[in-house]
Amino acid sequence: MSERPQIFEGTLDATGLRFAIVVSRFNNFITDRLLDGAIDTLLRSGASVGDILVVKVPGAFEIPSAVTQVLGARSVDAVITLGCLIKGDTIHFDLIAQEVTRAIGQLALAFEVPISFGVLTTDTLEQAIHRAGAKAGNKGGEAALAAIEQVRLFRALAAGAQGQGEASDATG
Ligand code: INI
Repeated sequence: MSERPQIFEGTLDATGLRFAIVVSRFNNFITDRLLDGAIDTLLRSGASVGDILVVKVPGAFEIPSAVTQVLGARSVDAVITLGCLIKGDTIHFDLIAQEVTRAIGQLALAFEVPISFGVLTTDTLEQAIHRAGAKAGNKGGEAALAAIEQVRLFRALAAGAQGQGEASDATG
């Protein structure tokens, strides 16, 4: 018997998809690199530059409220959040990091539009540099890939639920 389970997995094809990138300016020498990584990944995956909206906010704390505004005002297929929190000597970092992570997670559950998480939370500047295109890849690009895949997965699941039978979203 060669029966197999039905497998749903999104493709990495961004053709025709519209994205919003909400990026904070605090530690902008890092977040600019995350933004470059995200845009580069979207374009390499088939997105058009005219379908990418970039929204800049002062700090990571402002990201969740801006995501809510964007989703209320614009028609986008996915939102990519980018920011950089670097641990200091105070508990400010911990409070903001926890709140931002929790709030973005809640938004991802509340909205049907995929929201990916590219907010760095690091102990040191060096770690942030490594995650913004040096030794540990570019987390902005990774967040862009996750957003694309989730859009395609959600579409495949919706098509499957309607009995259209395809387990992957090849049609857009
Ligand atoms: N915002 C960041 O994005 N990263 C940080 O490391 C940071 N630290 O450490 O303070 C930070 N603070 C600003 C915060 O996000 C808000 O913009 C500010 O509190 C105004 O609401």
